Amino acid sequence: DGRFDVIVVGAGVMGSSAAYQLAKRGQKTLLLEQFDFLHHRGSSHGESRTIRATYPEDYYYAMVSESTRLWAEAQSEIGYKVHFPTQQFDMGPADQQSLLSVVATCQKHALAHRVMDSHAVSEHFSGRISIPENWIGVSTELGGVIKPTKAVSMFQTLAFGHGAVLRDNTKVANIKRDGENREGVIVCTVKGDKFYGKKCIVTAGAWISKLVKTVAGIDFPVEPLETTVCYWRIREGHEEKFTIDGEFPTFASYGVPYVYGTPSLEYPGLIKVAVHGGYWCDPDKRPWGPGVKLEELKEWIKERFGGMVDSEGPVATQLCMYSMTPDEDFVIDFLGGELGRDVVVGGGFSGHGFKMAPAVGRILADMATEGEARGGVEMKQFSLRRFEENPKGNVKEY
Ligand code: PYC
Repeated sequence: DGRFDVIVVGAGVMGSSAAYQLAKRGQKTLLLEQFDFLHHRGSSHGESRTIRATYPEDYYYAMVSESTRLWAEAQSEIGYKVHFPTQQFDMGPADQQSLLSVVATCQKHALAHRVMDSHAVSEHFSGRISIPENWIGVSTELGGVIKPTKAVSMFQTLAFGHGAVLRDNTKVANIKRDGENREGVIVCTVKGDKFYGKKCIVTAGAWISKLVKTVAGIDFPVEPLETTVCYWRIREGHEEKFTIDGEFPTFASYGVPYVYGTPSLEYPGLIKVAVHGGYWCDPDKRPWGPGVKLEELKEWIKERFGGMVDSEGPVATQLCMYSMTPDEDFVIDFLGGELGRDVVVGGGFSGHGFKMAPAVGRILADMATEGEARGGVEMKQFSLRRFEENPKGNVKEY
């Protein structure tokens, strides 16, 4: 009848995970998506994303560990896998503050880890990864690859199974106070449909700033950026060594550029290696390229993989949107203003949120239904108001 307990706007991984959490709790849930479900215009499509617990900011640790448990729970409910565990390997100059903070996070949370010099790294990976003499490497067990499109589809299927209503190609034009009832919200679509919700969660990814500007008239601190994911050919005879079965890790290289990668589950014979960055853009007027600057990345690949990966250039690329905050920390908060605590916003995942979608969905569902996030996670880091105190957001300790 167009009336719901909670309406979720945006069916990327965060919205789909929140819808699953809500529907599972018996909330009458509506999940809206402006494009087709599982479209490729946002940040939740493709075949591989990294999961790792090694963050310089130790407050992500609790969210990654909770998510690891929740990925497993959702997988056992649906009966297929979206998370493929590996080791995680972080590397960089021995005096790099963020890498030292990664080690501190491991120590603080008693996460089993091994810090290695360049000789130990070569030995540990049997020559597949080499680092300069003045670098260190940190190996941990909690890493892995998540299949994004399959994971979003999993959350949507589970949400549907628990009774959620799912509508795609339904773009939201505005969210207003329900004047008649003086509580709850009306979600108005560009086609003129209206849905009534006691609460609303906005997880509109790269479109969140545009929507929030319309809804609340405020400048939301999230800037969209287009990034390019690159796949490189593993030289003949070495392919198996760079796979999950061959115990190759997911990895991150600290410094400039920040390079990251995963063994490829999607393209046999290729490895995913990319740079965390890209070009600012309007998500409705995408450049669809020009891609990242490749020179430094080619050099990095040439030096790191003992000549076993062809560094001439990527053989496949994919584009993806990031939603960047100034401090690269998430925004998970009540919108405030006229809509008060009836609208919860989850955005600004800054290119590193996917792995934590199960915990983010749980937190968003708590905030919508119980007025606060339960247990364990420090929410002040994700406050929308932090940018009023400091336009650059959270001050980092590294
Ligand atoms: O979360 O590890 C990550 C990541 C690397 C690059 C983009 N996201």
